[in-house]
Amino acid sequence: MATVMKDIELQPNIPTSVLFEKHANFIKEYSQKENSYEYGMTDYLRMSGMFWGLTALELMNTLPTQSKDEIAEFIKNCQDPESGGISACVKHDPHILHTLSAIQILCIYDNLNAIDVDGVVRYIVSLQLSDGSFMGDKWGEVDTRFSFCAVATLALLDRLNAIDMNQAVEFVMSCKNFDGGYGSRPLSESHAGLIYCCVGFLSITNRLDLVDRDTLAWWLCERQLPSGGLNGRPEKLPDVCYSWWVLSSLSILGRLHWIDAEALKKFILACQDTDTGGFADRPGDVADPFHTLFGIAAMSLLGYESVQKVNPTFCMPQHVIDRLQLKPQILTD
Ligand code: GRG
Repeated sequence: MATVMKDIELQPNIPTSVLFEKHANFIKEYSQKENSYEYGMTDYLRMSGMFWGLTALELMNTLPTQSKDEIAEFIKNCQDPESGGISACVKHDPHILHTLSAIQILCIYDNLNAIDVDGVVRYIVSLQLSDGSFMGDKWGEVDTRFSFCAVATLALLDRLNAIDMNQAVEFVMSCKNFDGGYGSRPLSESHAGLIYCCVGFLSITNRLDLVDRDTLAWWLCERQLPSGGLNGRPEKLPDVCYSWWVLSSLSILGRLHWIDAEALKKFILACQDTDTGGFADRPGDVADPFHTLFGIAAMSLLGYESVQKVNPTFCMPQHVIDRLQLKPQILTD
């Protein structure tokens, strides 16, 4: 039976450039809506939300509305003194994802001294299980996203030797599939978001020799649809965030040139909201900071002028990764 490819049709009047000023205002206004219903309902995402917004601003060479000290104070108040982990928001439970986001933000502003770094390392170590995998928090969910969060956090703190690395690599490799991709756990379907996590993990741990390079790059290229946009797995609609998860992975694999860059740029530009600023998942949908970061970061990987260079492994400005003297592995021919 023939399958119908799901896709969208791009409308005419697509912006021909990145609307920097509108996006910067969109992000800044979002961070000032503290009393709105929408803001209150997204408390559980706050720390990662701050990472998306602040990184987007930095990539656009724009200063945030909050000072470096105000940002550090918020993060400090989110660190649990007992476990050492960092939560999304004050009085929430710590989680490995928000711990990574907090460390990424502090690294961008060169302010790691503001928190208990040893506490963070203790927290990450406490989440590793005997099969090498990582839990997201004390409640026990296991996923390759958390393997990425663990090594990315420790690499940024220069403490990679704190965990059992051989076991950690073994777990990630047990999530590899016949198509060269990776899923969230062993035997789970390949998914571009999880592929970024696993390829990023192997880039940080210097084990890209384990990747099925061309099979995986081919699968990633197959994510591009006639609209130019990318989906996360077969039979799904394109979404601007996959411009990041797919392109960053291809970039680490040294296969960025396998994608139709011009078609993708057009799709990304079409996802901009020309009224409010910000990027939406697809043209015409409501914009948000998550899709705004990944739209801008993908444009950076595509070499778009006036966006700062982004590091494909850490999704952070390259100048920060250089300052920290980190050299995540990248494959080149
Ligand atoms: C530092 C950039 C950065 C990230 C931290 C958390 C994390 C590491 C990465 C998240 C990767 C990701 C997007 C995973 C995908 C999760 C998932 C299974 C989404 C559901 O996707 P589908 O295919 O739905 O069900 P859509 O609508 O996307 O097609």
